[in-house]
Amino acid sequence: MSFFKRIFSSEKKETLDKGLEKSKTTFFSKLSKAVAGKSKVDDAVLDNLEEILVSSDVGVDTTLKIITRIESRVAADKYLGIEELNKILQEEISGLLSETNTGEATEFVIPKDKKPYVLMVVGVNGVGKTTTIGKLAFQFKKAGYKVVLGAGDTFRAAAIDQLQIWADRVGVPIVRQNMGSDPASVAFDTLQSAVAQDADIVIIDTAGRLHNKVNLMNELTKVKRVMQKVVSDAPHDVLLVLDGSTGQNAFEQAKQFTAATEVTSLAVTKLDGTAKGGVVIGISDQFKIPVKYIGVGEGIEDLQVFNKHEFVDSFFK
Ligand SMILES: Nc1nc2c(ncn2[C@@H]2O[C@H](COP(=O)(O)OP(=O)(O)O)[C@@H](O)[C@H]2O)c(=O)[nH]1
Ligand SMILES: [Mg+2]
Repeated sequence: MSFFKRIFSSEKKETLDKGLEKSKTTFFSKLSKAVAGKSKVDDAVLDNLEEILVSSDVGVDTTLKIITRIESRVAADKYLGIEELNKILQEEISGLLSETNTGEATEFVIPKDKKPYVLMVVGVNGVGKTTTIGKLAFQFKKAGYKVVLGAGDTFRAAAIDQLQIWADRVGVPIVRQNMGSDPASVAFDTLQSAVAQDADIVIIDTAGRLHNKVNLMNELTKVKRVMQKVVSDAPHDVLLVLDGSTGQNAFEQAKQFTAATEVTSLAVTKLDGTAKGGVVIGISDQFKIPVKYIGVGEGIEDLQVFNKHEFVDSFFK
């Protein structure tokens, strides 16, 4: 038995438009150059388009799919202005993303019978894990859930303090130990505390050292195993956070993490202030795991539920 409760507000179009501004203007100016002075969509225009998509971090595989769709849609000798080409791109990319099997806009659904619901957040250093946890905790609390945070990134003292700052800002309890302590032990304590407090949601931060795959797997497996001593089916979700401003690097991290541990959802951060927003299009096409959230700023409200179609609309507007 689970119930759906809308957690995030839907008044977000403006923030999304603003967050994607740099990606959009960069893309559009490249596109304008590609079609300037051309009287039809010929091979040269398509080659340019391919280059623009790849350089906008959409990724090679997804770009090829898009080009194939455009090719089969546009007669080679037809004249198309930039507005029309932009519109066709928007439609074809939206169509392509509809075919991926990750469904439409979703956020975390908190089932009633999972109490506490345990979310583990993973990803390399600096991608925005702690910030995303703070933003999520804010939304969950606002929706009426009782939230507890676990400071599982024990590798850096600053990481624990940073989560503390977010916990204070949001007004939720945090379970922490000293720097250097065992992350599995922190996770265990956090779950015990959450059960004792009758909390609804636990969010566990983790260390983001660039491990090799075996170490990463061992560490995360241990954290999971220890958590299961308290909540037998924890974690209920593993959220991988990726830094969108790193473009293709985010792709690589997604590949490494999904190979090392069972990731159930993705968040792509820092889409504001980067021209690499196209990476989200590639990631949602290439990975079977849904992008659930996007980060569009450092503020507490700058996290949005990712909706493919709204995203593409905003990108090509
Ligand atoms: N502009 C912007 N900055 C972000 C976003 N998410 C996180 N950051 C910043 O990225 C930096 C690293 O974030 P942090 O949460 O500490 O990453 P962690 O090491 O993975 O926990 C911080 O300065 C955050 O404020 C975002 O969506 N947009
Ligand atoms: Mg952190």
